[in-house]
Amino acid sequence: MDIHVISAFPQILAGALGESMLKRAQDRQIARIFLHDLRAFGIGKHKQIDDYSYGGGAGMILKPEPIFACVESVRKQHQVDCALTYLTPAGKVFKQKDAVELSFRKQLFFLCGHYKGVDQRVLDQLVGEELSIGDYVLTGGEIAALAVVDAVVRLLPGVLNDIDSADTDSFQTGLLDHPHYTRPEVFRGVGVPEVLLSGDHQAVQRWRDEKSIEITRQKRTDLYEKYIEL
Ligand code: 6GU
Repeated sequence: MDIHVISAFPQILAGALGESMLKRAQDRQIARIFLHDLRAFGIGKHKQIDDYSYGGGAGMILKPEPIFACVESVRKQHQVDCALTYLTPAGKVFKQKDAVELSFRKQLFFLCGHYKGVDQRVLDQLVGEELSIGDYVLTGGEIAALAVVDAVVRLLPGVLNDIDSADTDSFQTGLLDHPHYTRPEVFRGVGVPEVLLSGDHQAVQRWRDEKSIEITRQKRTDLYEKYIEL
C-alpha cells in the first residue's frame, strides 16, 4: 500500500512512523509512507502557506495555492489517482470498520489541516472524503492522520506477528478485549486466574468470551447494546 500525507508539520508524523509496527510495515515493504511538506510549495521568499481569514476573526487559514500545487505534484510524481481525504473534526467519525475498508485500498492520500483550517476552495475542488477521529479538537490533522494510518497499516497482512491477532481485536469483534496476564504467576500476592493455567483451551476461550462481554457491558453499554442486538 502507498500512503501519501501532505502536512505543514511533517515532523510530527515522521517520529511515529519510524517506530514499532509502522516502521516494521515499511521495512517489510508492506506499506510505503510518503510525507509531503506543504512548506516546500509555499509562496514567495518566506514560503508562505497561511493567511488571514476574509471577513475577519482570529486564526489563520491555509492558502489554496500551496495545497493545489502540492496535491497536483504528488498526483503527477507518484501516479496517485485515489480520493484525497481531509482530516477535520467536521469529517465522518473514523471507526474500526473504516480502518478495515481503507486497508483494502492500494493508495491512500491524506491532507492535514492546521490552524483554523483550509480555504473552502480546497474542500470543494480537491477533497473527496473527510475524516475525524472523535469529538474533540486537535491543533491539526497530523495526529489524526497518524491514528488513521496506524489503525489501517496494522491490519495489512504481514504487519502483526500473530496471523489472527487483528481478528480478536477490540471492536473488530464488536466487543472490548478480555484481560491478559503474563509471568510471574503471582505478582505482589495476586495470582493469575486458574483457568488460564489449566491447559484446557476450550475453557480458556469460554472464560475470555465471558470476560469480553462482561467488560463491554460494564464499560461501554453502547457497544454492548449493539452486540446483543446482532
Ligand atoms: Cl481529523 N483534526 C483536528 N484538527 N481535530 C480533530 C480531528 C481532526 N479529529 C478529531 N479532532
